[in-house]
Amino acid sequence: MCGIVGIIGRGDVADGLVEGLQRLEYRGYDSAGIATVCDGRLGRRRAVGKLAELRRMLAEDPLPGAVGIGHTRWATHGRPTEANAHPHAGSHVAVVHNGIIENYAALRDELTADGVAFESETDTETVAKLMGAYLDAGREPRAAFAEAIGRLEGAFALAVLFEAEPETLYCARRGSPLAVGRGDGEMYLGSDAYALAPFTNRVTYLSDGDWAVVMRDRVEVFGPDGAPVSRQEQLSDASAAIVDKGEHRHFMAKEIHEQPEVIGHTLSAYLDPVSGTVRLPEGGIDFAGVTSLTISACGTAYFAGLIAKYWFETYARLPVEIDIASELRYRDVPYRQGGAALFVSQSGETADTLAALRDAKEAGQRIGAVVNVPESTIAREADALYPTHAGPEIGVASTKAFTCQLATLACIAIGAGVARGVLSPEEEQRLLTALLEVPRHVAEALSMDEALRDLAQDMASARDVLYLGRGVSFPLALEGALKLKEISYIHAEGYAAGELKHGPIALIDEAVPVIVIAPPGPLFEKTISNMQEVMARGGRCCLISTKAGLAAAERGGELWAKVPVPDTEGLLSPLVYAVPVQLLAYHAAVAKGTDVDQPRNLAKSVTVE
Ligand code: HGA
Repeated sequence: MCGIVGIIGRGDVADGLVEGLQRLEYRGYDSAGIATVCDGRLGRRRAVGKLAELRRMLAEDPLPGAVGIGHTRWATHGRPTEANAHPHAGSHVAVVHNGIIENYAALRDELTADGVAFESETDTETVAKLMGAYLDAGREPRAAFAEAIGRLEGAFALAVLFEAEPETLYCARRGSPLAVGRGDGEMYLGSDAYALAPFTNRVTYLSDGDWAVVMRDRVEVFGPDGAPVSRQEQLSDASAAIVDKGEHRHFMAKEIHEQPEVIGHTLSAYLDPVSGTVRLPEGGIDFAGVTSLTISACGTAYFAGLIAKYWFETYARLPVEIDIASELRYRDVPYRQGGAALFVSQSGETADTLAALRDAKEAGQRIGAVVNVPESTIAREADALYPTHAGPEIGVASTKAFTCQLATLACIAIGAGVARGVLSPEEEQRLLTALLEVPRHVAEALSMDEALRDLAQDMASARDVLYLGRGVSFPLALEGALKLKEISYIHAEGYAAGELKHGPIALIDEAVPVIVIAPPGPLFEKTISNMQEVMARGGRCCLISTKAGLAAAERGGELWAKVPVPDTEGLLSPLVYAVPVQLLAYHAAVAKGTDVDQPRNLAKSVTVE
């Protein structure tokens, strides 16, 4: 979260900074700001709210200057106010920051005791004030910068502009990502290559612990011990084109409707329809010899992992340990020797997932990354990369990235099953055929859009909604509830259908819609029994199943709503059942009039703990 940019330009850079920030708005959007040096003086503009507010401010009160830094914020320390917005200023220095300075309180006390006055509630201002104090004590900018970052604990990507060196940007990364872009007589800094894409595709990623001095014609990079290091420049594939909404009202709607196409792309990267076999990347994880598999992720990606656990267990007979990354990273996990670990993240920058990856790597696990951004930190630190091919996802609530994660994980699980001799060539072929039908089934499920809109309008007045499922539909129930919560702000919970009578059934009354996900298969009858327990207590049930499933369930009593879904091979059903679940959340949010693509308090990429 929080996006950082910096430009050493040839003319005024304010517009370029805002353009870079626009591309980073997925990382946070509660306030934004820029700072430049002009005529030897630092100037700042900061505005609360989306980037449009900063643009408006700059139109009224432009900020000249050919060198500058910018920031779009997702607050961790201090409310989204102008005073808390970045860049923060110390004496003759401006700072933008992504991350959390964990020892900020001690540093702030120390500086306050020395007479330094603070203007904000943020942890970041401590960095600016600390560097300012070192300058005031007579240090040169480079020494002030190096000494200050040496005192910081926690995670950070920093970009710093000193009044005394108006042609230079200082930057550092520990935990949070940062890239340097080289232009023609210009230099750029950005949280990712996507932010740099309008300016250059020549990108150098800083490694963790690096700091750098960026000048107009060169970059000097130093390792954590202060010794010079060299980091290779690479050509980035990030596209400079701004993704638009097409004919849709929201990015989320567009992304939901793109799913047949992008799932198809993803599958074609891993399946060979001619030979009827799964093709996993060369040099990837050798599943034949792996003793165990750990899967970890956060949010929606975690639910994709949870579904994949069922696949790896059934298709590959692999013992799977799965946990959310913010827990896994702090557990004392007794990793098995010869084990592998998969980390799933849309952005490939999720802070907790990255930390969990590093722990697993240190414990000798072979690491696979399932990410949508192949140049991301998680991708670069993994032993094997399994890209999802969802294309840029702009809506904060993940939809197509989720189903493409599922498509990728399904292929890996089937490939693992083949490698381990669990799946015969016939079974491989059968599953592959089922997977290749998924894009068509997803397209068919999308044709329910209007019916689901009507249903969602009814649901939008509910205070609470429950989602139920068993087996692979249980994680999808969790995902359905998460989707509804994040964009419509309706309280929702997902439960394993069999768990209901152990407590949550107490929540049931006529006002609580219950969405039941029950594809045909061995767990269908049991799920329907659980649904009838709800109906017997006055619960309003909406059943998502095949036409045959809906007809069979109808005999047990009158349903509030029925959502027919194409018949998809049992364990692979979440790839298709995800669609009605997403559309319900989307239309409920539209009915409630919330900000669908940029819901309150959230950001797309979570780069802080
Ligand atoms: N801690 C800083 C930066 C927050 C951040 O990186 N969020 O993702 C602040 O609260 O401003």
